[in-house]
Formats: sequence, C-alpha cells, structure tokens
Amino acid sequence: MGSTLAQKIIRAHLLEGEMRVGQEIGLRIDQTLTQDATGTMAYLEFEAIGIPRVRTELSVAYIDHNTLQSGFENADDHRYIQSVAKKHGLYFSRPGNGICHQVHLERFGVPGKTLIGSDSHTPTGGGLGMLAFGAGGMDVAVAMGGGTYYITMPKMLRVNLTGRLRPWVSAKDVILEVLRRLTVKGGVGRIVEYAGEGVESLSVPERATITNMGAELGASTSIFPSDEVTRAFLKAQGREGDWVPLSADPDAVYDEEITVDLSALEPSAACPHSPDNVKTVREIGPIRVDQVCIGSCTNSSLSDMLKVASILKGKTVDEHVSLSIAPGSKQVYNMLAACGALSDIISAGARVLECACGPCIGMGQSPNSAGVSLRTFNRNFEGRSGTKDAQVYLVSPETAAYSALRGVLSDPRELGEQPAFPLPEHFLLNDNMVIPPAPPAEVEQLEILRGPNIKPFPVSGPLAEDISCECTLKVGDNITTDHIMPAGAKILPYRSNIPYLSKFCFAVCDEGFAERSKQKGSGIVVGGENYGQGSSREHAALVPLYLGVKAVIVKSFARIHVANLINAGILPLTFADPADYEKISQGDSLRLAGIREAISHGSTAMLENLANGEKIPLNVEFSERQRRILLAGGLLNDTKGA
Ligand code: MIC
Ligand code: SF4
Repeated sequence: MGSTLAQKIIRAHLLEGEMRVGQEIGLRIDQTLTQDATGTMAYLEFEAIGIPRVRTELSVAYIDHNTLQSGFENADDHRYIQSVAKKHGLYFSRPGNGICHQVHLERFGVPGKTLIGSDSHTPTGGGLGMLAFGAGGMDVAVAMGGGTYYITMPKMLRVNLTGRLRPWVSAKDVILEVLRRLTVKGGVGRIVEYAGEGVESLSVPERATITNMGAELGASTSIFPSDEVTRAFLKAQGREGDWVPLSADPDAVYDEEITVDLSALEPSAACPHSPDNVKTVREIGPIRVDQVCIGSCTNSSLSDMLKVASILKGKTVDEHVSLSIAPGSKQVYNMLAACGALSDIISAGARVLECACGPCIGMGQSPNSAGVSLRTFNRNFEGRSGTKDAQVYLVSPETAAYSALRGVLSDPRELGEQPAFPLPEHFLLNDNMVIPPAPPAEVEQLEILRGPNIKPFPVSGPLAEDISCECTLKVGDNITTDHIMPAGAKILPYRSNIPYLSKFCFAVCDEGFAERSKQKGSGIVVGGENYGQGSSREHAALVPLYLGVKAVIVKSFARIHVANLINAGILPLTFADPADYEKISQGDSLRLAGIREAISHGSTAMLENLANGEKIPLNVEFSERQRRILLAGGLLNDTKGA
C-alpha cells in the first residue's frame, strides 16, 4: 500500500508512536518560526527551559504583528526578541521585512521539512511541500530546544483538483469553496492534501493561499506536492538547491476525498462572521462597501499585488471607500516599486501600509460603525477588525480591488480579458533585514534586553485530588480564541503582561467574566463544539489559568487550543454525551471528585452538578504524556520535574 505525501514526511520525522489515526505521535522538527505577538511569551518559556542555543536546523523570529507602536511596549518586546535571537541562535527578521509566513515561503521554506510556528497560519509552508503546523508558544519553545513535537495522527483527506481557474477567479475562491463544503470544523483531525491535474496550474503563492486558509478548516495542516512549479519558484528565489521532488504514491490510500473542479468556480466571499459562510459574489449582490483591505499572509504575494495594481491602474478608489494595501514582504514591496506598479496603487488613492499583519489583527484600519469591509484576509470573526458591529467579508484580491473602484461588491469577471501575471524569473533578493545569530564564541557577553512590560507568566500547581467550583461562564459552539483572548491594537502590546491582558478575557462574550473570576478565585468554563478554533495564541490558555480556570468542559475542542490548555495545566474535558451540555447553567456549583485519580488512570470522570443533582460523565482519554503533564500542572512543571 502506497503512502500519501504527508505520511511520507511524517515517517521520515517520526520519533515516537505509531502512524495510526487517533494515536499520539512525536515528530522531529527541522524548522521553527515565531512572530512577535506570540514570540515574547515563547522566548520567555524557552529561557525558562534553560537550553542555551536552538537545536533545530533553522529557527526564525519575525516581527510583523505588533508594529503599531503607540507606547513603549511593542518596541521593547521587539528589542527583547532581537536580543534573544542573537544570543540563542536564531535568525531575526526585522520589523519592515514582512509577514512571517510570506517571508518564510520566499526565503526559508524547504520541501519535505517539518516546520512549527507559534502562529496558526504556519501551514502556509504547505504550499512549498513542507509539513508545517501551527502550535502554541510552549510547543515551539520545546521544539527550539530540540524536543519532540506531539500531534494526534490525523486522517488523510485528499482534495482532487480538476480543470483550471477561469480568468479573474483566484486561489482564494478555491479555498473558500473548500470551506463552504467542509465548514470550519471539516478539517479537524485531518491533513488536507491537494492533488490531481489541477495542481500544476497553480503557482506556489497560489498554493500557499490555499494551505494558509486550511487553518480555517480546523485542519492539522494542508500540503501540496513539490513539483516543477515548486522548483521554478525556488529557483527564482535563488534557492533551487533546496528543491526536492515530492508527491504521494500513485496507490496512496486516503481516508476521504473530495473533488473541486477549478473551472467551475466563481468569485466568492465568506460572509460575516465566519470563514465558512461562503456565497458567490453574484449571490450576495452589489452591497455597498465602506472599506477594502488588501494584504495579510493569505493574499499579499507579488502576483496578488500585481493583479491589484493592474485593476487600479489609471482609476480612482470610489469616494465612499477607504482602500488599504499592505504588501506581504519587503521583497514584494521592493519589486512593486521597481516595476512601477506601486505608483499605480498610490495614484488610485490606496492607503499603502507597511508590510505587516496590520488590519488583519486589528492593528489599525478598524472600519466605521456597522461598516462593510471587504478583506483579502482569512478570518472575519466578530469584533476581530476592532469594530464590533462591522460586517467583514473575505474575498480575493481581484474582487477586493475591483469592488474598491465600484463602491459595491463586484464580480471581477466584468473586467473582461485578464492579463497574464507570470511569476518573475528572478525575485529581487536582498536579505539585509534578516540578522543572523551571533557565533557561539560571542554569545557570553550578549545581554537580553527586557522591558518593564514583561511580567512573569502564570504557572499552575500539581493537579488537585478534587475540584469544586462554579461554572463561571457558559458559551456556545465555535468559540474562537479571539473570543477567549481578543487581540487588536489596544490589547496586543500586553501579550507579555498576563495580569493586564486578563481584564479583556472573554470580553466579547461577557464583559463581567474577568472580574467575576477574580472574585471567585477559581472556575470552570463550559462550551459547545469546536471550542478554541482560530489562532494558536497560548494566551487563550494562560490568561484563563491566571484567572483561576481549572477546567474547560466542552462538546469538542480545536487542535492547537487543546494542546495549549494541557501545556498550561488546565483540564480540557469533553462531555461523554454532548446532550449533557444542557445540564449545566452558568453559576451552577460543580464538583469533580477524584479527578486526579481519573486523570492518572481513567477514561471517564464524573462531574456532579450540585445545583440540580445531575451526574455528568466526562471523557478523560489522554495519552500517557498528556496525563503526566496534567498531573504535574503543565508542561513547564513536567519538563522541570523530568
Ligand atoms: C491571528 O491571525 O489570529 C494571529 C494573530 O496571527 C494568531 C497568533 C496570535 O494570536 O498572536 C494566530 O493565528 O495564531
Ligand atoms: Fe498576521 Fe493575519 Fe496572518 Fe495572523 S492571519 S499571521 S494576523 S496576517
């Protein structure tokens, strides 16, 4: 029996476990990346582990999220990360060099290698044939120290691509179609592998748009083969030597398969407030648009920007629309300037931003009240833009640019014939914004620069024999990490200051949560399906830990979040019968008697609801490693105890 591409890479990196679906496996990690919003915490944790120099083949620290410096905090954190990188053996990508995933694809990604990053969109690297996972900062810290990365062996889902994209239909429309069909839960527990005759018609940046938004499917990761298209991209990046051909065996067996006919797709949009709420632009109709934002790690490649520039050329943005554009990297920005396309963008009236995440994470450009914003990004969760009642639609760069000119949501196919946008034979190469690590002989005297915003992070104690506390919050399905620990320009500067951050925990759902939790001193959160979907931020576990959350009891969890809860020492429990969700109300007194014993050996634990006398069975099926971490009160305690 042949292997899928992902299975081949897993096999080549397998350190522990067997490749059986649902079993925990341990992988050797070749490369890591961090960004600044999760990086400060990841490096504090790396320092706490105490390994002097990274043991990966390559580790890169990017600065791309917290670039709005309206106080000392972000700049201090950047200096901290820069000083850690130099001392501990990492490359440092300076602010202004671009968004981590775009730069990593251009300059560092290697087919067949494993990569983990403290950002959920790390699977962007799958566009190059890497096996790339988003992970919590603690898992990245461990991998930097040469430690094993653990995942649950996923099922293999093949997306068979047939046909070719029609003019003005884009890679974004491909992944929106996959999201429409599979939903934000459809990828959970799966690796999505793209294959079929349609693959060769997609460039590496287009493939990367698709694997990037596999994060929105909840997939463990997504991957494309490494073929001649990959080779041409790497060659144009001056890195042909990094190329290896990779694909699934012809007789590979997949657990599931869907077919997407590229030629049948049309321009689409994910409607508020979920990336899977997808309709075609025609179906939605010409709704009025207040804002258009082009960029983000999903759609900020050179070809995306050249398409946008060609649509804007010689025109003016509609008078009711604010158009912002953030190229994905310095390479993209430079090349736009060199070929004159930047001038077309500026002349049309776009507000050109630095190459960073920017509006995607609410770092500026929040829309007007109840404003309609078209964005080429990957997430349109409620409130993420910084304006709670904004209506955010996710679209392709082509749809975004054309709609910006027309002032209403518009189908770019109306533009008629599409010019060709071939990838250049040579990208402009200049890595002067990447600072290499110091040679080992020089690190002794290097100082780590810590700003006053860095506060100690919470660490749990060993798991108690019994837990008795109130249900301090009950929420519904598809709760995102943006609900649990919101981001945005006002809050992000405090990612290394958990006490301050805690004031905003769950504020989108319930403004009283933080205060109530502090008063009670401990609590249990109850939720529905796919709890913790979205970002990799471990702050969505560390902040609840700080606020005394002992356990989260839900119908199902998202992959990265459950790993973060375990690492933090919060019990992630699921209802044996999802219908029991109804048997708990916010404010009920709950008891988990003998929980330590159950976590040590058991497969179920009993929750008693003292408010109504109900006895509710919960699943406590964990791997041996996870049980050990939970008993120790988190990964750091476990690592130190080992
Ligand atoms: C996001 O897109 O939500 C982020 C900001 O990039 C996060 C990481 C973070 O919260 O810092 C992610 O996707 O993991
Ligand atoms: Fe940055 Fe947005 Fe990509 Fe997250 S999704 S890494 S905030 S551009």
